[in-house]
Order: sequence, then structure tokens, then C-alpha cells
Amino acid sequence: MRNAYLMLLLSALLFATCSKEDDSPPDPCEGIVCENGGSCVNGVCDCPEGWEGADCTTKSTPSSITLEWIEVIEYPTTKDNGESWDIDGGAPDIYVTITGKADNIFDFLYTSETHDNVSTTPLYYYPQIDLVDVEHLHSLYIWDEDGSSFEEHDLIGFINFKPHESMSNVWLDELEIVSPSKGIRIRFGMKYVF
Ligand SMILES: [Ca+2]
Ligand SMILES: [Ca+2]
Repeated sequence: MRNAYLMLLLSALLFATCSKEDDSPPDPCEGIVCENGGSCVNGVCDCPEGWEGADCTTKSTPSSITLEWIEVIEYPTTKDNGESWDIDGGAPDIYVTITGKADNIFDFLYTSETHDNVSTTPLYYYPQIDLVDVEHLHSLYIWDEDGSSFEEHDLIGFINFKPHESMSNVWLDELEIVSPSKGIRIRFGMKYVF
């Protein structure tokens, strides 16, 4: 009788142990895939900087983009009539400006220093400015400096660009803008601020 009681107790214990295992909650992260380097925590994706959404596939909108460098790779080396840009007929003295609105070319967000007597490319400039209208059209203008007043400078050319392209599914730390018809090729180095 005592043995039977012990057996019953043992069975009860075994049952309790087994049922405890059966009652354990399922893994809340089972079947959840977090993209772009995200990881699942308690059934919710913990996304890395720059990504959001249930599975980390939605790009965050940066609060600003720091323009770290500009590389001028190609620009028209002469005027349309073949004349030199420079007032003395020599090599151009090149600086760049950036505007946030394509309709006002004199509303400069940035004016670079001038590289005098440019005979080789690429040219580098280091703006270190924060662009806040990240999805708006900006323009980069290339100038030849002549004389002492701005009116004497020649506009060599310009291109439009958007600092942030939300449709793209990658984060680019370099943005290349090419306009074959204008003979201009530029690269930007960018850092995103969220
Ligand atoms: Ca000139
Ligand atoms: Ca010049």
C-alpha cells in the first residue's frame, strides 16, 4: 500500500514536470524575421539606426545630412565658343556654391574656397554643412572667379541633386551625380543624422 502511494506520488511529480514543460510559452520571436541587421526582442524587431517598421525594411528619414566633401570630377573645360573661362585666357579659378532651392541661385547655403589656376581634376571641397531639407532639390554651381566682384565671375555649370532619396533601399555614403549633356560629374560624401 505504501509502495502504491509512493508510485502515485512519483507519477504526480512526473506529470507536474511534464505539464510544466508543455505550459512553457512559445518563443515570441519564432517566425519573425528582422531585416537589415535588426534583431528580435520579445517578438518585436529592434532595428538598427536608419531602419524602422515591423521587419526593419522601412527607411527612416534623416533629420539632416552632413555634406562632408564634394569631388568635382568633370566640368566643361571651355566656354561653348571654345574660349577659356579665365579672364586672362589661363586656367580657371574654380569654386562651388550650393543652394537649397533651384529657383534662387544666389541663396547660398555654402560657398567654397577657390582653387586657383585649375589644370587637373578631381577638385575637392570640404563643406561640413548640415542640409536639413533632405528630400528637397538642391543645386551645386561651379564658378570661375575673375576680377574682384561677383558680377565678373563666370557660371561654368550647375547640377541639381536630392541629398536623400527615400525610394532607394540602401544607405549611400557617397552620392554621384552625372549630367553628360552639361559635361558635369560630381560626387558627394554624406553622413546621416537621425
Ligand atoms: Ca572667367
Ligand atoms: Ca578666373
